[in-house]
Amino acid sequence: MEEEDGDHDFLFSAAAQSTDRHERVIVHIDIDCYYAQVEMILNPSLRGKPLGIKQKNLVVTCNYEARALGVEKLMTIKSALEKCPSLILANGEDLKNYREMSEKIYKVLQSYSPFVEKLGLDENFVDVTHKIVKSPEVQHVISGHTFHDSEDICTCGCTERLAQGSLIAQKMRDHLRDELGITSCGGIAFNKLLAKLVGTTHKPNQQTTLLSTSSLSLIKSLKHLRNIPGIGSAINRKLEVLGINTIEKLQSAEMCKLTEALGGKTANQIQQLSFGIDNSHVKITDRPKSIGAEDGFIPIRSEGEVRKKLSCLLNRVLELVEKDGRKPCQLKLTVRKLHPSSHSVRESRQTTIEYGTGTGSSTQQGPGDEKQKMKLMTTLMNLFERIIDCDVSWQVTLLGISFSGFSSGNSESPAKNSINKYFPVKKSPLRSEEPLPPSKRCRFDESVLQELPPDIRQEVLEDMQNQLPSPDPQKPTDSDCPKGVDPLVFCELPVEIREELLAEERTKKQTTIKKSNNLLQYFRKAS
Ligand code: TTP
Ligand code: MG
Repeated sequence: MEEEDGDHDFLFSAAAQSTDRHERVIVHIDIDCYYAQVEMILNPSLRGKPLGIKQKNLVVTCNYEARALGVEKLMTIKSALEKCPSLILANGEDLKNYREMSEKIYKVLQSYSPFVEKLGLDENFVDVTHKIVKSPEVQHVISGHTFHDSEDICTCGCTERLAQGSLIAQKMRDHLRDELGITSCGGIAFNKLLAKLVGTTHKPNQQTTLLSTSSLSLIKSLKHLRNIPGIGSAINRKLEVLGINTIEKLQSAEMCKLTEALGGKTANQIQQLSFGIDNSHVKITDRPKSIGAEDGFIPIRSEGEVRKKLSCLLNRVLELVEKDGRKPCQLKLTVRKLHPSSHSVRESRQTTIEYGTGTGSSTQQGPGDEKQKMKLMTTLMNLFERIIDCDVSWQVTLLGISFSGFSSGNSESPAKNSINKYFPVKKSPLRSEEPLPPSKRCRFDESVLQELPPDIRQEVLEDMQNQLPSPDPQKPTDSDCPKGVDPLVFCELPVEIREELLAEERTKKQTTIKKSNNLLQYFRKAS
């Protein structure tokens, strides 16, 4: 068996070299005991003491002092307290502070590379390939640990590239610590999978670089298939049915059997992962398409209670929308109804809104903001009545509010009485005289893109295109957009408003409109 495994390694390390070249340098950053660190930053008196973060009856994470005393992530509170009676528990059900810190971390990382992909709240992949100096005068020394248990050294130049990557990773982590007071682990490798895996080999507050010739031994050091990111419980169950429960068995599994159980794409993907092959790109994380929150509770039966819950929820969501800075034009309400047979059904309704009728931030106390909130509450209650027939008895166990249809708003104060304040147009610094088609628009410094080798540039552009929603046949192109209106804003408008604008445009061509408050003028770019 030993010998067979050895042959196997040889075959597939050759395969790995040819299919997953080592040209890229990917850094994976994972924040140490994330929720616990945020709590300790907010309340420094917790530092040095065992701290657990609870959600319902679980300790979702704990600091390293608690880990040293036997507490583990996802333990029940009961077991955690049995292990460590001095454990301090902080409530981690409100994610607000964790989200805020996550945004700050993302911004710091973006100052090193535009190619940053967020994974959950505390992990990010950063592609720093374009930062690597080709043929440096001096060879760099790897910063932090090196994962290398092979006698072979790859000659393609990846060791030097990874060494440079490790120095960039060190700078990023120092920056996070100095600016935000947060510590993290770093993994540096030539693909995303391996960067994530190698980063966990030295924890906390350390970093590790994987040399390409050791990628198979890193994969083989994993104890369970579930440790491979991408193999979740559903896939794992199907593999177990096939008798595949180790990395080696997955590597040697017959493709036709895997395909039968999982479909061709997944089968191929996970077998590649089992060899450490991952050709996926770092996908630039876009801003969310919707911002919302949901709240589940024991059944409520009166409109008064619904109003109270919605009001709290709305305050929370408005705060997030204000922080985001863009202006939504859709509001959706989700309700979970409890049926007499005691099964639940979720239903949603949405409507177009005019957001921003207030005088400023909704989080500020001002008459305008209260007015806006009242209007939104009326809209929400109308949506509620479209879902629930209030004349017959009902029970509701969840309410959710979500804003979407964002326009690229900014905080510049728009002209008084102009509808531009509802959909302000931000002049993108990336705009050239000849705008790129929407699918190719970049949200980062184009000069970085220009610096990339042509083939990588093309791949990145294609990847960005793939991240965009598939073209909506109803969505207009730039050329459909009425003259003088920002195409970005126009594309995001609901169909009815677009049609109204286009109708006005047509009418305008036929006759001079003297009316000053027509809809079209609101969307004209401020000159
Ligand atoms: P992790 O990165 O898995 O854990 P961590 O950052 O707390 O600890 P480590 O030092 O090992 O990286 O998860 C990030 C946060 O996500 C964690 O702080 C709490 C939260 N979380 C959940 O809400 N549910 C879960 O099941 C897990 C594992 C984490
Ligand atoms: Mg973490």
